[in-house]
Amino acid sequence: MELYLDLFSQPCRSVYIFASKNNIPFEFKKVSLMEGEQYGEEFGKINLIRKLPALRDGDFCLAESIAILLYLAEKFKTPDFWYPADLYQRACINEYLSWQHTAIRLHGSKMFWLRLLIPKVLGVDVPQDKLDSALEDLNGSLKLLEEKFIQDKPFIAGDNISLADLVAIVEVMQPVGSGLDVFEGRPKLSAWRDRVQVAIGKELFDDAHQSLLGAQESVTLMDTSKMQFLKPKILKLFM
Ligand SMILES: N[C@@H](CCC(=O)N[C@@H](CS)C(=O)NCC(=O)O)C(=O)O
Repeated sequence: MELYLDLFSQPCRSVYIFASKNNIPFEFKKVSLMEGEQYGEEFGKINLIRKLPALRDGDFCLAESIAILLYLAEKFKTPDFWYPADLYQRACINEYLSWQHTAIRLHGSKMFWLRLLIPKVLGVDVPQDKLDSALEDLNGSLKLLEEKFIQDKPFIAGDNISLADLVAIVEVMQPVGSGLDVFEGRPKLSAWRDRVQVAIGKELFDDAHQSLLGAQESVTLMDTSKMQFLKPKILKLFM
């Protein structure tokens, strides 16, 4: 089985951590997002949506991280706590997985682009009012993550880690990669992060986040001329 990944990407990290933690054998096929390899001919045969992560299992190709996580959980019969059979626990996980795309994922990812990638590609700092507004959105999503989804439980679905926590932690870490410490002044979120790290295993967690946490340095060193393919996307999405 092949997994097409770039660990700069949050959904790639969730798939990578899940497969690794559950000893699911896979070949790591690196597709460099910063070099635009997702637009190449070879990757188009795997995923016409041209986004990561993607999976190829024999003749079967699958896109979308949530679909991939569920496929792996079902195919490899991973421990129940990841996606419990219990109706209510599963419903809570589904609720989180449905919510996160246009909330924490969107807002955490936007901070990463505004603080790191856009200044690099366009050669200008993003106006402060845009940063302030993006931070307000991110703070709103983090508040909901704490108050609605984590509440006073150890994990989103209760006493054990599940796919919801895994999908959440990789998104919460994305702005951290741009130098924004979202855990500062948030003891509940920090304690949850610590529990998730322990459940995943610190070594695997650090391995999955190594390139993200080195992003401030590595992005500075990237060749801007090779990143110009990102410009139309930036102008369309953020400006
Ligand atoms: N809903 C998709 C989102 C995938 C996605 O947006 N991937 C980004 C990286 S985080 C990507 O591949 N972007 C490449 C591009 O837009 O060119 C999932 O959960 O897998």
